[in-house]
Amino acid sequence: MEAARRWIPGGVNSPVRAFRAVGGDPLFIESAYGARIRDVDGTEYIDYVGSWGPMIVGHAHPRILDAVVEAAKKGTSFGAPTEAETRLAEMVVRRIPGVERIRFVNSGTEATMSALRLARAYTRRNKFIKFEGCYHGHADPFLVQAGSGAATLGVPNSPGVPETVVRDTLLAPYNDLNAVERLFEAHDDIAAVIVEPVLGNVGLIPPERGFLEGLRSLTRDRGALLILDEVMTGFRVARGGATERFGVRGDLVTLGKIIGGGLPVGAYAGPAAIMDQLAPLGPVYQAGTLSGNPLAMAAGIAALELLDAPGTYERLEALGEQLERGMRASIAGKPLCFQRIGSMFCLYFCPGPVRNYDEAKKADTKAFGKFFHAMLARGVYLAPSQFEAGFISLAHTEADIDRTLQAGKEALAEALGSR
Ligand code: KE4
Repeated sequence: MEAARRWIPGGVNSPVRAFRAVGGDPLFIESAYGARIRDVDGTEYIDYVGSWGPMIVGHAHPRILDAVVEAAKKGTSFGAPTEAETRLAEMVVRRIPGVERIRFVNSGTEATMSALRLARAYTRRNKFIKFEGCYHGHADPFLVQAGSGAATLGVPNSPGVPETVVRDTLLAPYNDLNAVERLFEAHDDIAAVIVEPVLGNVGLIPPERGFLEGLRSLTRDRGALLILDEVMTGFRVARGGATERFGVRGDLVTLGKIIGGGLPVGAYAGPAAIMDQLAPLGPVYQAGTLSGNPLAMAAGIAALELLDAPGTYERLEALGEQLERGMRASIAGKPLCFQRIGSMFCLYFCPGPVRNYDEAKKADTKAFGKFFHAMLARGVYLAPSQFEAGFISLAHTEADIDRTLQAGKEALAEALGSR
């Protein structure tokens, strides 16, 4: 850790990894395989971080490794079109209802910042609505009441973001359609509403019945675009992501994580009428040296092919159900709540239901920290923050879940004491 801190701020390349919210030093990971992660001391853990979502088929899947090695043998980057980009583009577009075109970038942050620029250009408006606690990456306009690492570190509004940039960022509580309606009454220059269709950056908050549908009709009525940020939910909560699971189509969809199979990929997608405004066809500029990188495309193609196996999402649902059943039994009568959508989950150290950021902030993060370390001591690696979701992969087994539940019972007793 000392050496890392000497060269890298906080010793990490992304703040949430630093264990600041739970105390102690982060694990340095040596390798990972399937549902297991191994630290540099050789200790193995059942992994529920899964690199924050991408590792849905498990770590170091042979099919993905083979695809990356084969691609690497032909060169690692050309800065020119390749057939692999076309292949992955077709695979992704065919999976998401309402999408006709896609542009690959290198991270979810690039995807959302580009989608916002495109929405502003298309509507010729500047304001946009985001929801408190939603995290759409670290581009300036989104760093207002952001979730994930920002919420974890208690600096939702980051220094360095000029007032002029965020004056067009409008905020509403998640699951609060009336607040969105009031913003549309007050402003006639709203370009877009961007939303995590499942809020996975302050733990795990499902959309309430009618919330996404309401955003869809409000934006349609007011000539604004609905941007579904599926960086986390894409190909996670259904084969066609939240778009398929909840039956609500965004005008633009942002993607990341799973579509790179663990390599750096982001993307934004939508109808040709909007996407063809992008250079070189249209005037809206966006570019990237490593966009569509051949290795990342190969990994993404292999990952999506693996997810096409029959029964994939039923399996993820069954494992999630097993974890939920056991956790609910363990927390019965305690001031905690367990929330889940598919293979994404969160154990909140506060009574539920947790419907928005304000309610999530009531969680006892100290008790969560104790629970986190008690689980780590029992070989279970959870996200090192109350404000993150956990992820189950296809590599997890029923035995892993049972072992996690047993550890959970003991860790709860430790974290809650006699409570
Ligand atoms: P990246 O720039 O980190 O690839 O993606 C940003 C992003 C955009 N939209 C959503 C819904 C996201 O969840 C994310 C990134 N998620 C966090 C985990 N909660 C990344 C973890 C980290 O910051 O290290």
